[in-house]
Amino acid sequence: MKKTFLFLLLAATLSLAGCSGKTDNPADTSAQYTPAPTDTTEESDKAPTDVPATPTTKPTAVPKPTATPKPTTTPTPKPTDIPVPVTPLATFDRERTYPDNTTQTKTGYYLYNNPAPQGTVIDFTYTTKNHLKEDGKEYEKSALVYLPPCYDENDTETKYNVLYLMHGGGDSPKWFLAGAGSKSNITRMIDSMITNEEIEPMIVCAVSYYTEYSNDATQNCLNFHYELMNDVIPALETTFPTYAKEITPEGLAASRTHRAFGGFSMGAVTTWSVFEHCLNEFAYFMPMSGDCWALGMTAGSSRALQTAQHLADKVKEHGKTAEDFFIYAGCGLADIANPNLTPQINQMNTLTDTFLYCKNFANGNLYHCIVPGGHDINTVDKILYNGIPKLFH
Ligand code: FER
Repeated sequence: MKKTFLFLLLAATLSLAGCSGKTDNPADTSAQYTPAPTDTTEESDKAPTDVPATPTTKPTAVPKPTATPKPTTTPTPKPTDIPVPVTPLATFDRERTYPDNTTQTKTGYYLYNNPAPQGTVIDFTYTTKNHLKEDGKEYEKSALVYLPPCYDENDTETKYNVLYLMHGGGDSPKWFLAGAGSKSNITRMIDSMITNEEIEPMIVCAVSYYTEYSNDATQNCLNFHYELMNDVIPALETTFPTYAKEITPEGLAASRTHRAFGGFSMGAVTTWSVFEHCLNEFAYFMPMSGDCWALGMTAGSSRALQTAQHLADKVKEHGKTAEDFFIYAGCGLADIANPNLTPQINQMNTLTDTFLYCKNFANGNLYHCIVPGGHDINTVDKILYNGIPKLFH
């Protein structure tokens, strides 16, 4: 195994250790979570322009996609050269008033002041197979599902938004939800947001890109959308009352504003891929600490403009416009993925007919929440804290 992978694995393991085995005593969380040193609240209505001088190590252990195109010589403008678009789309007319996309750097609030009723996390098993092979063998796979405190299995009337979450390299759904029966800090945060009426009660489904038939993490991430559409969504959304009236293209399209996909690191790679392929079924995307690898590993930096253009093309291929989706991206300032994600976002900002950087989702569809921190759960916790209340309408 290469050094970088070991580093990431170690970081991820440490993060996981910080996320599991929690007790219900809020005081216990202090040892596992590193709250921001101050309660400074930073607001940003500008696209990120600086890629800070963070370690620029790129992952070496993740196999390259076989079809990685050779880097071209097209000069990529430096992020700092790109003007930030200021003109909102005149046609935007959102009924809902969104809170501003502020980047709050404090995260302790929900974690330490948490008298909220608590939801539950359960194991959820579904059947899947190798969708790339004609006679792909079927097998059982597990996800973790968070059900909000008010969830009542006898109530089939109440419908819930669903946030699907994908972990990073070497991890599992536990990274987000800490395992069946337990309360991770993320579930506590969501409990509190629900109790404070900052969000509507929602279901969270933490999935995994690991498969029985392939060890190629990159390909697993880039192909996960097949499993998501064919297996995960049909199983989950017929078991729990979501807004999907039926599991058909029409039923999923009609409920797309009630469905979000987010992920960390390789989970962000997955999220960009889900964006590319599932715009008819999803309207909200939360790529955290990772760039789009459609054009090759870390192409968000090496082929930033082409990657942005590729994503814009996919929007058009779906017959969608700038008004049809929202991307709440996030990254740590000292995150090893920041030098990959920020250039990509900056290039997306130049394609203003498709991506419109904004401080408030009433005026655009793209925001990049850069918080203090590295490539770990503390960063993701902050991004989720800022971003979850901006999902769904
Ligand atoms: C990135 C996207 C994904 C990145 C790293 C990863 C360093 C994941 C690496 C791994 O799990 O090995 O932009 O930047």
